[in-house]
Amino acid sequence: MARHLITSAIPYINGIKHLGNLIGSQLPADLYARYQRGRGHEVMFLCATDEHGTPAELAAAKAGKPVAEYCAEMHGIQAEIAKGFRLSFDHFGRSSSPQNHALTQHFAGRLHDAGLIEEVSERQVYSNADGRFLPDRYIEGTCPNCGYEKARGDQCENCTKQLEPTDLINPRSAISGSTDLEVRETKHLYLKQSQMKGKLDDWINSKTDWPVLTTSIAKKWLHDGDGLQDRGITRDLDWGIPVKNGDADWPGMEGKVFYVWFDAPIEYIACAGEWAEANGGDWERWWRTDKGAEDVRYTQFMGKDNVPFHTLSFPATIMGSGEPWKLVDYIKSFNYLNYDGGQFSTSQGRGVFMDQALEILPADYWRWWLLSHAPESSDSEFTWENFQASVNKDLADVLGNFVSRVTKFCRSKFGEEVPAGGAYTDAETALIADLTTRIRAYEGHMDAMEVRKSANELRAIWVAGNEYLQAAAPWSTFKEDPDQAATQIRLALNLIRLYAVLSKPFIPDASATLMTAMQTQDEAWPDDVAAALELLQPGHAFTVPDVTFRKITDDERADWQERFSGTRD
Ligand code: B3M
Ligand code: ZN
Repeated sequence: MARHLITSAIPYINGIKHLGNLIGSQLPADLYARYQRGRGHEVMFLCATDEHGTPAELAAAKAGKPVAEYCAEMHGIQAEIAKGFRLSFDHFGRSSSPQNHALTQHFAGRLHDAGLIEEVSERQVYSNADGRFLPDRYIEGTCPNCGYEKARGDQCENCTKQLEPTDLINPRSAISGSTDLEVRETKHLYLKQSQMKGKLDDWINSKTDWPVLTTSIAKKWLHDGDGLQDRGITRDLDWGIPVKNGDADWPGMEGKVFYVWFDAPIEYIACAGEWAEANGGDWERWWRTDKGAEDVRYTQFMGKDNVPFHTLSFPATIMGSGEPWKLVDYIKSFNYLNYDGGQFSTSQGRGVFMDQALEILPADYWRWWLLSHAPESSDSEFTWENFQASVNKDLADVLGNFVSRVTKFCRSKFGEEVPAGGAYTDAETALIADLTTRIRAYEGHMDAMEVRKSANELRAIWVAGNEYLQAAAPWSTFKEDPDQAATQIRLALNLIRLYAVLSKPFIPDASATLMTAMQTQDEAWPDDVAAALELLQPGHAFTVPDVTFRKITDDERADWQERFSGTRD
């Protein structure tokens, strides 16, 4: 049994995420976690809300609530929606937890002791109209690297370059739009990432099996232009983790907090501490290589815009600490999902948001479409036509129809139990051989986190069953040879349980419905497909499930298209 530590990028607290966010990290991470559990491995799957920084402050102000109260409320809402999508986190933590405060301050202290922190007196943008220092992402302007006009002061969304606000051309306040900005003197801590360039470079170069999307972004920021820059890790804000050196005050840093991108990845570790507090258990055996984590395989999931922070900044924090923390083994990154001819946008409320999606259809419909169209090799696009077509075909016509035909036919001819029948003919033997090849391929794709290829293979596995049933035609066979029809149906009923097991990572609710209908809790993975198809023995009782998947009508599609064509609020 292997041990898998799996983290999804932690979503910002300010508001409900859209489907593009979901498929960019949390959903594929859940797919992988469920798959590894299904294979019998030990899994620790962690996610949290990213609660610091100006977005949280501003959203709270807009809601007219104290930040702490706003974050607690929004955390509850996001946790509820995550449950609705059946995201199977072992813990859904909060970056504002006491554990993260302590650990972030601890890391800063260690980095300071290692000579990797520099105190820099810097000039920072102050907005007279807003009466405050403007954090990086609340200054907008033109990207010096690519010319994109809505680049933010921390990063250009268009070319992913990490920026300093003073790099921007024609800067303005994103809060008020004011260009009445001035630069004031203030002291901040910098992490001397540049000193770790060699180490990071060697580390990235050793990751020859990583997706090109991940390594190309990392290498770009290691080598392009001036290479790896030192990063400011503190901010002049009220809300956040107070700057301390371990437990001790940090002279000159009073009233300042750590930068949200410094403490957010540390929450991956702190979250395990929160898990231990909530459930009991030893979190260090997942995170400390001196305490049992040397045999853990750690995989991170994220959108491409998060890659620089995970390939450079966070590893610099871990390596720089000089302590035996677990470094990530594999980073699976994603391109963007677009929405109906444009982009999903949180700020503009464009697209379908997670709460809205669940209001119109159950989680499995979304999970299937999103995962089978995951933006892996390039950006992909959500359209209502495509959504309707995929759901109706894959889920209703192929999988749902198979289940319904088999169970109803059996009930009417043999009753609600697995019929005995006799020996397999060539058709059954051929099906088992075909399924064996396909299931091994499915495992290969799932192990490699090739999400689309996995979905394609799973679909092919469903189709194989349907084609077998169509060719075997037990409803005709029954007239001349009821015993042979019984053999066919015995196999087909077992196939339903097999589908439930294989499909659970994609469509967990349907999987549960099928298991209940087959009246079994045996989720054993089909290492031996022939044996797996004999698991439900003659005489084993089952029930006919309600419709597993219904079709989306043209009217519904048109309604939703219309309803989600504008912007939210
Ligand atoms: N909250 C950005 C995002 O949600 C950020 C990720 C943090 S991962 C440590 O895309
Ligand atoms: Zn740019």
